[in-house]
Amino acid sequence: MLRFLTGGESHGLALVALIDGVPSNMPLVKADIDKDLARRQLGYGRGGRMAIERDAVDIASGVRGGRTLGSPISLIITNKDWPNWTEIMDVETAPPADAILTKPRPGHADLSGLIKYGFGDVRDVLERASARETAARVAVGAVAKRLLAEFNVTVESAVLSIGAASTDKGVAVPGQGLDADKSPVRCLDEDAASGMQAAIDEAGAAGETLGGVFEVAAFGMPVGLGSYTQWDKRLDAALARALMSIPAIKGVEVGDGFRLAERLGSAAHDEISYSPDKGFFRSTNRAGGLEAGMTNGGTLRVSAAMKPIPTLGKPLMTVDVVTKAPAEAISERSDVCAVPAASVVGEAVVAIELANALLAKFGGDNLDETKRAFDAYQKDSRL
Ligand code: EPS
Repeated sequence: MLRFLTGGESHGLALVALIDGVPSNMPLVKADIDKDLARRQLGYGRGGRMAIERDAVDIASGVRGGRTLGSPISLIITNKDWPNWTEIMDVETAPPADAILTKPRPGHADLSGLIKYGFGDVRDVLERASARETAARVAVGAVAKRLLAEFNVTVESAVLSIGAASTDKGVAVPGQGLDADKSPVRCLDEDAASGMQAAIDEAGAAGETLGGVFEVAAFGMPVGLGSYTQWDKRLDAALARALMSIPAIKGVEVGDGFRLAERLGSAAHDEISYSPDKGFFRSTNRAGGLEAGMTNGGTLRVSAAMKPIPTLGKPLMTVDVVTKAPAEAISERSDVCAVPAASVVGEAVVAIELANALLAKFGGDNLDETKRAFDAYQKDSRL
């Protein structure tokens, strides 16, 4: 099984990730990871921080000569912004009194984090609650994607809406995710994309922020990853949890999701067909490639709704935790819209869950073992 943890404060020395369970002899180079780190930094509507960072990974363990060793893989992403924060973020010396933040932002972790961990400075919370953590998860996701690529599985994404501008054009065929990368908002519909950019301009000028919806698709999935036999083996549940763990995500759909609730049963499911060359297949994919917690061999489709980022240029009202007087919430440098970046994070968390489910089914300490089990199953599963 694939396990991982991340660490790191937004303005600390570095973000780190430790991954355990990647089989040995899997090709892995720094460029596999840096490519996705760069994609996460893009997107119309991002803030000043992205102009400072050039996220790149150092692989500190688990890889030798371009191949995994089967030992834990340690990843380090150094924060370029760190030298500007050495006084405020010093590991041993308390920050200067005028750097202490006491006006928690509605919608962020600030107030509940202060109460829960017994802090007096909102920065003690926001440094870890910051979506900067997602850079570490994108790095882990890139390792998971590298593993999936060995089994011809690709994970791609596109933005479906930002504010009121929307499209229903998701990633329909493999490779379309690369087209989304060419759009400043990672959207495959040009008209909708210009509407999204205009909405971001308008929101930014008004000191506002914007959320939206993105879709993640995985192509080439084998049948039967995940299981109906126990609640915690259901892959749809694992994917929902993973997507919900991205900061600011407030809703997740699998396939046609909430729209299925309005339909008659006959219009909600995907009829089963068979042909000698394709084997079993379905002409529709309302289920998003997942039935009863298992992949059914169709394209896996999940989407997630991101709320607007809670750091506003024109802040909402809050209460100063020291004086208890009404006050405007803190207004840190932030993004107007991070939905395009969130779609890249979505790919990563989905890839991690799929790689985990693949290893749970096929096992193997080295990649050849995993591949042998995969190939044998693929041959048998044609019935
Ligand atoms: C982010 C880095 C952060 C923010 C953003 C995501 O950098 P800074 O706080 O230095 O501007 O741009 O974080 C948030 C939106 C948030 O709510 O915390 C990143 O690397 O993605």
